Amino acid sequence: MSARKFFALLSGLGLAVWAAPEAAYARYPWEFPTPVTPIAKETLWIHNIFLAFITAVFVVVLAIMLYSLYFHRKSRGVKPASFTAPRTRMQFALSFIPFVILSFVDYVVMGIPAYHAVLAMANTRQGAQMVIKVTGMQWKWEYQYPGLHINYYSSITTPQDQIDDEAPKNPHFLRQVNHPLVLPVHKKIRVILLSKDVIHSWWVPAFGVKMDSIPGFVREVWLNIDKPGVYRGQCAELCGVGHAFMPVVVDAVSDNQFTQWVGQEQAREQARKAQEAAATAMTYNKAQLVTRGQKVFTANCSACHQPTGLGIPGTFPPIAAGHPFSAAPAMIAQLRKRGFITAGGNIVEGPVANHIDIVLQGIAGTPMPSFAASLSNMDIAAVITFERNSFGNHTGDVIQPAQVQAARAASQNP
Ligand code: HEC
Ligand SMILES: [Cu+2]
Repeated sequence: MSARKFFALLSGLGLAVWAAPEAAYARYPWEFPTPVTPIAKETLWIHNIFLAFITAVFVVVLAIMLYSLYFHRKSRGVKPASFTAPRTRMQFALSFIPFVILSFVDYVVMGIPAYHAVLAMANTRQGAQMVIKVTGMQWKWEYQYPGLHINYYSSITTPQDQIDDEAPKNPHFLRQVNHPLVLPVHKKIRVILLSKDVIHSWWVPAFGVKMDSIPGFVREVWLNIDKPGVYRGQCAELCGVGHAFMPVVVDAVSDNQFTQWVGQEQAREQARKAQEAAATAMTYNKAQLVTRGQKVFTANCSACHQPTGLGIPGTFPPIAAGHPFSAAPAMIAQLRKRGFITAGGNIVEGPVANHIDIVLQGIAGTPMPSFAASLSNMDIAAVITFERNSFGNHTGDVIQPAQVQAARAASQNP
């Protein structure tokens, strides 16, 4: 085979590989999501130009290699070279020129744009028009708008039967939340990332943002979204059993719509406070509280304490009395210090005040979160009444919202 035929064959093969599986790829979106922030555009551009360069280098080097393998093979009587280092001028040039080319590509063609992008990512404050606080926790996100008095939790709404594969999955399976982060377009937004427990990662591919939220650290990124729309992502750092269930959904809207939304949220918050005050003043019977408490438990507690109330031995304590909790001594010590574990291991049959205290404050240093901010007095009263009268617990206690309100008032974390 002549050299010309050889390269023709090689190009033909390349073309075939490039064109043939078009049908196979059709099922998989293999392009990146359309970038909608300056950082996403810049990083995608860098990715593409790098890819073009390394593909070109790869193809040229591979072609030379294949050519050498085929035409300089032993059966054609070719003898291997005996030198181990360049000696002639030509040999020096052939080593040095690729070195210069690669250094240029690496430090100039790729290096300068990469350096520019890294600097641009770090420039979170200059010209920022808005600040958002994002707090990761097991297993949801909290969004706060400092100065606007808006503050809420965003958790997954994909139905459990779809997660369990017992129902057909909807198009936004595992990427849907009850309360998306609403942001205006064409504004430089500084995003501050915090964590309440373990390391999470706030990831929205279309924004080119994937930043870890690390307990004890304040980290930041910035966005300037140029197209209204709903952008979906998820937690990208393995953060426990619920890791797959903490999506990120951002609703980017026009300035007008954003102002409207802020008004709505603030009005809703006021209505909620008024309603909360009214609900706290009421007295409920046991059946009402247990029915409501069951819902609160399913939505907020069962991921850890399990729908059966039996917990996960060694990790999450049982809510059902008579099932001793076999956690690490340090965790047990926390509970004991607050007088919570009774002699027989009948945890939720202890004093009501401790039970309220634990749900309100959480247990520092353990995954048990504080629900003071996320649940109303009514919901806390309901879930505690439910816990004390379910799973085989029969304390008969009925807890009223006013008791929870009193406990809030007495604590430092109202
Ligand atoms: C992220 C996981 C998690 C969630 C969600 C959670 N807990 Fe806990 N909870 C724990 C852990 C872990 C402990 C044990 C802490 C320790 O050992 O000190 C605990 C302890 C408790 C205790 C004391 C021990 C016991 O078993 O009685 C109560 C009561 C309790 N949780 C109630 C609740 C309620 C009510 C909710 C929902 C409103 C809830 N928890 C949600 C993880 C969680
Ligand atoms: Cu997470």
